[in-house]
Amino acid sequence: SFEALKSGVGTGQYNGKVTIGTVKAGGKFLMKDTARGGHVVRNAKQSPEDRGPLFTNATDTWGNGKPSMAQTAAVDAQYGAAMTWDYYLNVHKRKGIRGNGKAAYSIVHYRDRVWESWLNAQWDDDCFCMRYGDGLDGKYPFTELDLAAHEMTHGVTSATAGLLYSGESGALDEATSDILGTAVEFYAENPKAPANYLIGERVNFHGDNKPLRSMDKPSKDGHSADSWSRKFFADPDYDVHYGSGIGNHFFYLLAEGSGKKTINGFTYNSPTADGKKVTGIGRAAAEKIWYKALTAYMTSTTNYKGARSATLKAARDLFGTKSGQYRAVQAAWDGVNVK
Ligand code: ASN
Ligand code: ZN
Repeated sequence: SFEALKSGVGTGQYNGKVTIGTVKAGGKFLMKDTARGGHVVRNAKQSPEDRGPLFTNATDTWGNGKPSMAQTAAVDAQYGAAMTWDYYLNVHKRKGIRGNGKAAYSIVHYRDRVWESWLNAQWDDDCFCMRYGDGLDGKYPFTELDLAAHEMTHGVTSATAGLLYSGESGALDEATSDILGTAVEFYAENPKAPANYLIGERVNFHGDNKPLRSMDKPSKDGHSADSWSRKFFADPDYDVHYGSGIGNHFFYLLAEGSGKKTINGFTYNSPTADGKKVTGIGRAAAEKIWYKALTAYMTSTTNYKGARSATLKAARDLFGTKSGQYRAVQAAWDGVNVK
């Protein structure tokens, strides 16, 4: 049936009032982002697994900013997919997660019917979709922008480097999702969702309003590594979300530099493993280097030593070996003890 392109107004829980892609079909509105590959959102609250109904509405105004209204999480999911699409297209010339112009889809209120609440989100290559739980007490859906972009970046990684999800390569997979997820947050410049180097800072995961992870000093979460050591990866309690700290911290140092710095009103104090100062090259250059390393040089078994060489090759291609950017990549890896 004929679908007329519209542009709805949504009110998300995390992103405030935003424009979202919609169409008008059969006398009602459908949340579908035709301009970005046709991204849609399914509602797992009304039907189990991945076949819940799409979000439709009598008017083109969606959500009310509160988690009690089912549409609200869908607005944040649709917006997160749009910002991620725009970021990859406009910054890296990548058309969609797999680079083929096709959109993924999102499922919100996942496991609502099975569990009290699911405090997680996940990317699934098989359905080419992501699922979002409703979070703590069902009130903090995992649809925050950096988490949405984190999940979709897992799709980019598996379509490119294909990093294996364990050990050091798994840590690099996780770091890639945090790094480029954060890049999307900065790209969006949404005043209701100020960008920072914290991950999942608004989903209240632990009930204390602390973020899931911090890139400036990953050890702040009590688990993650600030720098590489053999024994960290030998720990039986090792998790790829802790090993990502090394890559996250590298990226922070590369983009922003070591020591104290205030960005969007938040003050960071990032240490280095060797006590030497690192001067940042800015986010834009650092993002280009990481993305090029991921898509041109990393493979399924790349470890941190390999990531150092992949990012140096990327910096060489982009800026040359005599550039300040190339030297900063060396200094930032030295700062997280990856030699
Ligand atoms: N939210 C998690 C992640 O994307 C899901 C998982 O454990 N893979 O990292
Ligand atoms: Zn992840």
